[in-house]
Amino acid sequence: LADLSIKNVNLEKSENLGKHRTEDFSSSKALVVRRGAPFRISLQLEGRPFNSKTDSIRIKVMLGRLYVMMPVTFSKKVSSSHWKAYMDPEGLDLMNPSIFISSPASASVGCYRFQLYVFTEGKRGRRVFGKFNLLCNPWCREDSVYIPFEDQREEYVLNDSGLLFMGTPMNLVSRPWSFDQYEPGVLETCLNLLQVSPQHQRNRRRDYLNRNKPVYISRVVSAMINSEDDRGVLKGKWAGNFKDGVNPSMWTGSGDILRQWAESGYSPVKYGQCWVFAAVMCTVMRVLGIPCRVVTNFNSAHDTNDNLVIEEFYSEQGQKLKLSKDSIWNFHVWVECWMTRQDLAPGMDGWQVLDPTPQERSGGVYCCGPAPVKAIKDRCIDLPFDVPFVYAEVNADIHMTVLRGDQVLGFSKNTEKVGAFICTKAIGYSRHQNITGDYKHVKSRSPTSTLSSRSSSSSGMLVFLNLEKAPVAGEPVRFMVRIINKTNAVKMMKVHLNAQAKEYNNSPLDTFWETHGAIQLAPMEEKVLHQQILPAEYEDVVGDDLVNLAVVLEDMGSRELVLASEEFNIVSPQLNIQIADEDAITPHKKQTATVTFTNPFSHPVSGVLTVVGARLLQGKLQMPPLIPGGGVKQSITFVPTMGGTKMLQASLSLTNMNSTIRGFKMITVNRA
Ligand SMILES: *[C@@H]1O[C@H](CO)[C@@H](O)[C@H](O)[C@H]1NC(C)=O
Ligand SMILES: *[C@@H]1O[C@H](CO)[C@@H](O)[C@H](O)[C@H]1NC(C)=O
Ligand SMILES: *[C@@H]1O[C@H](CO)[C@@H](O)[C@H](O)[C@H]1NC(C)=O
Ligand SMILES: *[C@H]1O[C@H](CO)[C@@H](O)[C@H](O)[C@H]1NC(C)=O
Repeated sequence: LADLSIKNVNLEKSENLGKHRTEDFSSSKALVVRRGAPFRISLQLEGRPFNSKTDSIRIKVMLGRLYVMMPVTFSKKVSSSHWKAYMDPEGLDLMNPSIFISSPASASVGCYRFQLYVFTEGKRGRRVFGKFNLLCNPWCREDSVYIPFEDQREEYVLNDSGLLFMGTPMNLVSRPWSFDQYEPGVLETCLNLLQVSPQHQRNRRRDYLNRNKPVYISRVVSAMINSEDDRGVLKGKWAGNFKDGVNPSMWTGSGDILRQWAESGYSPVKYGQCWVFAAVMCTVMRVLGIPCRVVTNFNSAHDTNDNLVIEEFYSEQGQKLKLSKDSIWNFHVWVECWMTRQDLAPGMDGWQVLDPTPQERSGGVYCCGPAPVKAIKDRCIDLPFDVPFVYAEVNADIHMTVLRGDQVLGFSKNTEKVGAFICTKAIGYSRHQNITGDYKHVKSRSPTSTLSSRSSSSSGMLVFLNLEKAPVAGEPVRFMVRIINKTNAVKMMKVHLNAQAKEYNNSPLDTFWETHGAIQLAPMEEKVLHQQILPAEYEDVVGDDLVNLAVVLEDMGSRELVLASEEFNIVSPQLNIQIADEDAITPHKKQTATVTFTNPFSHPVSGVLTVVGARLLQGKLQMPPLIPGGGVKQSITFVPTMGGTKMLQASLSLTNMNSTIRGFKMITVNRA
């Protein structure tokens, strides 16, 4: 009787990937499956058929040096808390038997190896090796990342593109981003990120054991996305030039960043800012199977002295001064991950804030979260992790002081500006979803409050600053200053108006536009000044920069000052992308996209047009110079390599302005 041995093991990749919702990872060499659900392998035996009376098979599953050894049984009953392996007794092919391997819903994620041993009449046969990557399973009720609706799983786990929101709430800018989970090598790099982490390097066994908990994994990833205390992915830079790396505004997706990090042997990629950190973290979490979304908080406070107050100082001419360490970023971007919080009292499950941008140390390293969004809303600031910090980011008050030297000339307070608007991408649509109400008990306010600001003085002067509409590139920025004398005397007042460009997280730069005048107001009189800033005056701040506009009113009698200020951005023009034959796009068939652009500026522009699309194409073209009002139409061919809804992005980096014009188009590639 020839002895029984295993000739070959078939990982049944296409069947397993389909069942585990990992089909888009088919370019990965290893099998990719989710915990808490069985996958099937089939054996090719040689020598003789399998005899269930005398033969048995055992499987050893290994994660690093941790392992579990289990017999292959004939019972289909699996357990959500233990590893199990079984053969289906029905329809068992004795030369090519199938084995189902089922992991617990609380298994650690990572790259596993397994070995098969055949025992025939007590003798152990040859071992055979295989590998699989095990991810979290948001489809499995017992998994701590279970999220109930299929459209949520498709968006927050499977979607490989999305939008990041920037600008101001009045003029929301949606930046397309390619998460690139399915690009070659990205899955492996995301798993290696866990291997490179200090937690793993310090104690492999403990790290592997902890990797069953999304709370632990997400905190490790939040620290590893920045490179402050470890060999993390991205180096942050917020000022100066980016010549020795990539300007954070120029990245279009996570794939290039993760690839560059892995190819350099895990040295930090230059450079990131908040939305880049957050978007790369979102990629890693989605790859690991933990539902994740990118969130923007507008007017995000960074309170350096824990008093929940942000202080701002202005000169009597309305120029913002750089005197305070506290800061307000016009927007700040973090992620939320979905998980249960078994480490906390009930009620804190669901979305958790994680912030990979290095701002403050938490437990000695630059990381932040997971902080339950519910804890932020209900001010449970004693809960882990980092709830007070995130609470201040969305709730601090602003104190504005007008100074002449050391003398305080005016003071006003704003309790509504910080965290005024918090949003993420809507499920299944290319638009935003307002999630402010998840973070705050929102008081109802007038809908115009984001377009105007008002201030009053103790002696009865009132000033309002109103933008007439959201500013658009190529059109004058029009605004009104309303001044009211609420008293019974004639008033002479000086009016100072000042516009400064600013980066989203910084104090304003030099004044680029100003005007000064004087007006007289009769008792109880109200005057409205109409003002405009012309395109030629603001063109240098179109795009990613913002404008800080301030009005200072000076009572020439009492010398008292009153200030109102408003920040806005000027919506840049968009690139338009059209696809020929939009409904008939199939993999491996050539398609044409047409990118069009009209120059809205008052001077000629030229630039480099870049078109990218994960699983579609990658290319760069030099654009000819365009006269004001002139347009260009550029055709591009591409060949999709897989089915699904994919994002085609175009960006035009203008060479004579510090500005990038963007556009995107979602393309549905029919699955073969
Ligand atoms: C991803 O988001 C885009 C834009 O909202 C949408 O068109 C697409 O269907 C989504 N893809 C998946 C897999 O849900
Ligand atoms: C966002 O949602 C909050 C809370 O529901 C609401 O008060 C606020 O007006 C909304 N903001 C916008 C700009 O829609
Ligand atoms: C672009 O930005 C750089 C650095 O901030 C500055 O030196 C340069 O003058 C700017 N160029 C234009 C055309 O605005
Ligand atoms: C406006 O007029 C009243 C009465 O004429 C005077 O008392 C008051 O000081 C004036 N305005 C302001 C801003 O104080």
